[in-house]
Amino acid sequence: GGNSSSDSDDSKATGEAAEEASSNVAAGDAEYKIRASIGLNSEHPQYKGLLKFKEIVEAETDGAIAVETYHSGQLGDDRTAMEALQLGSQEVTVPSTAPVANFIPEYAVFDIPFLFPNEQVADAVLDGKVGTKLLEMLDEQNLVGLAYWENGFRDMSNSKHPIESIADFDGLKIRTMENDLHLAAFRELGANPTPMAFTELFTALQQGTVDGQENPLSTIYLEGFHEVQDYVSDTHHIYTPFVFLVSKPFFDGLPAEYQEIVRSAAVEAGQYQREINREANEEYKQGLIDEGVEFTEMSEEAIAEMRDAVKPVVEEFSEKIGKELVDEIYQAVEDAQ
Ligand code: TF8
Repeated sequence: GGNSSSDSDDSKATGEAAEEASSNVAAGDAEYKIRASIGLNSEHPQYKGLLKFKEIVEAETDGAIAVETYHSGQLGDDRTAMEALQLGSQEVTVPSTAPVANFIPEYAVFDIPFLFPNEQVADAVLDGKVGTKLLEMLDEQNLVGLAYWENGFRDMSNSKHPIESIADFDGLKIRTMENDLHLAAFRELGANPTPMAFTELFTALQQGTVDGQENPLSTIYLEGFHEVQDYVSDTHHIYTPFVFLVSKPFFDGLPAEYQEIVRSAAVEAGQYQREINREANEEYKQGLIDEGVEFTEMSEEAIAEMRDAVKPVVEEFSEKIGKELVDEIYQAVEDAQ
């Protein structure tokens, strides 16, 4: 992550690590232990959601299940953590849905640009029939999907120049998540995209290996990307969910009552995480501006231009995802408005 170098931060981090170590010590005398990791740092709502999950599970099982929480990709990036769950060497992780598409192609449906018009529609679709159907597909990957949390609407950041219209993407070296639809979409916009794990991103931006990236404002601000990026545009081009994953062998091995506690804790922590992720958006935007970032508000025309440009990519990937599922999610979006 992009923690600033001031020593107060270092002492805070040390204090945090000590606190974390002590809370993880409790795991010693529990019946079951959950090693839960996320990719963003301890400031991010993704981690605050994980702490809420820990609090609920340990309280409801009276300590019979102990949850160890790890942030900043300490146990690996999204894909590595998912593979650890499949192997049973870790129990929980909450990645973006984008890398899941490497395991289950249907998951790329969430990467269709401009699919969700706002968070309320996203919640309705994800928590409804279509979202549930996609969670059930995880079983074949030795994973159990319990809930969707919120990464959010993705915005552009870069170190070269303001992005005000599609022409400004020309030749920009943009890091994308490891997801073929994202790569194809940014090529179509005229950029020069590179897939990369999140854990390598800050360094790549710092060294100029890539000019820019795209993530919700919460990530851009809390990961300190303003230290290495000068321009942000509120393109909101894709809404990325997080998906709460549990290792299937572990989950199946829990007594039914504990399975229900873990499931409802993932859902409840997710509602909390969505809320705190949204309420701070204005604060993150103002924080970036205060840190000297030039913030561009995209015009309707510029957004319309982007939507048109990526249409061929949506057509191409609708085949790969499955026409039926694509039609179903578009219908679900319409029904939720
Ligand atoms: C990305 C994603 C990540 C999250 C997090 C690492 O850009 O948005 O921020 O998946 O779990 O890689």
